[in-house]
Amino acid sequence: MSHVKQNQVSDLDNSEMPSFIRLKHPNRDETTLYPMDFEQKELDDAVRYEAEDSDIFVCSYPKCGTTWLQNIVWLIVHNGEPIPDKIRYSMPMLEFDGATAVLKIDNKVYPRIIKCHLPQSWIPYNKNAKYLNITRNPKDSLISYFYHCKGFKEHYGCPDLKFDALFDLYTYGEVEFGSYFDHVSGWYAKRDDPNVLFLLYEDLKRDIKNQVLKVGKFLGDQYEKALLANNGKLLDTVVELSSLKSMKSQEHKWTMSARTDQQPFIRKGQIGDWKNHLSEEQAAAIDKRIKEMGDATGWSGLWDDLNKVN
Ligand code: PPS
Repeated sequence: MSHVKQNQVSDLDNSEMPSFIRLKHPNRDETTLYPMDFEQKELDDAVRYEAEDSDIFVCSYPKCGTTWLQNIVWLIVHNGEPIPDKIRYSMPMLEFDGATAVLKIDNKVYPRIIKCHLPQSWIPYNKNAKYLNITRNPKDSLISYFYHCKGFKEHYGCPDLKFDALFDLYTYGEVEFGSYFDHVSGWYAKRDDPNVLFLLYEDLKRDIKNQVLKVGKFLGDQYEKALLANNGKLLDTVVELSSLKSMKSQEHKWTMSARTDQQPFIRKGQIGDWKNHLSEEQAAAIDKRIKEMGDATGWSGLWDDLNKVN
């Protein structure tokens, strides 16, 4: 394991960019990056988890709408009852909380819902478990990640965070959980597996009702039926309680500690905020990465219609 020297990527000062620790998969010759205050033991504890038949995994690259999808899944499975407290108490984050926390969740009545940002091939696999993946256009995910790092500066050791420095790290894949582009390629390749549901943040923004129904149908007949019963009462509840407005009003649930910049975790929740932040060159550089990686694995056209959407 080693600390990543950020100034290999840019000649800016280390205080201007987040720092990560490189951790190794315990059984493979592969590595990923974690925030610098984590240790190998956390990753070891995560990958030792043996997925059970009833498990529901909510998987994503960071800042792609994970929390939104977790909330939707929770509401469907729990018949519209809101998450009672901090989200990580009910839905552990496998890579940070480990198998130890997941195993504490009693799954006799309700299935375990497990959040995970690890690369697709690292996620504990069970052919009967369900895996939902949500992805989002990388430009917006990067902007969201920038504000995330700004909000948790001490966690990432970057008191003077500069956007341009983060931009370099992100496009090189030298950030938490590695390359966005590899991550999406991994999940896109699995999108037709019967126990995988591949979702786009932008589709949830455009048509939340049908996307909630799609999630319910994927989770099982009983959930789909429950959503549609009584003229779609539960469906309406799920849509309402997972709306941007409702989630903003429950801000304390989504993170373990408040952000130091006083920005909410549910920040803007928009498509296209990147237009307020990226230079033309930066946007073109990301488009180039989308083309290089996405053409090879088939997903480069996922956001072709984005310019038509507001
Ligand atoms: S994390 O920290 O990786 O788990 O973050 P993640 O939950 O994946 O992504 C956070 C972004 O999702 C936005 N969000 C929403 N958008 C629309 N509607 C709802 N209900 C919603 N809930 C969360 C959140 O605002 C973050 O995006 P930005 O662009 O920063 O606002």
